[in-house]
Amino acid sequence: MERTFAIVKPDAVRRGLTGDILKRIEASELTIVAMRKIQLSRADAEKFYDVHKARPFFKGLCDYMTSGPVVVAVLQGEDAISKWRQLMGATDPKKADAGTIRKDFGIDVEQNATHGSDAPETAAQEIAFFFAAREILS
Ligand code: IDP
Ligand code: MG
Repeated sequence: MERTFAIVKPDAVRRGLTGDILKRIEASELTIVAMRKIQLSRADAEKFYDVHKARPFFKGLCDYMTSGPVVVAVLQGEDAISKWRQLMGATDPKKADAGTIRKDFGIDVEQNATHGSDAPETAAQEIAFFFAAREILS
């Protein structure tokens, strides 16, 4: 069993796509073991995306991620990290496979509907950034 961290990003929440995205998760082999709707502060966004702080898109990314509420969640299952990345599709919706969340719901390479952790270490860090252990179903 593995856990990964997911965000339904502001563009998707704003367009009423939270339910569609959660439906895809629930139809998969992944289980939602924690979930909350929140507004990220500037400090939250900058810390969460610290790995990208030298990138030209960093400021725009933080503007976007603080532009409205997001839904943060912990997903659990066998190979949860790669399964969730597969369900999401490539970062750029234009390059994402047919049937993926980003292909179907993403707007562009920035406003791409969802976030997913990329490795076990980042998944653990990202989960701990948003959830206390007691908030996660065992
Ligand atoms: P990922 O979300 O698929 O892991 P990352 O490279 O980690 O992709 O980038 C984090 C987020 O930053 C992306 O999901 C997207 O919202 C944004 N982003 C990535 N590349 C670009 C870009 O070239 N222009 C604008 N935003 C970008
Ligand atoms: Mg990433």
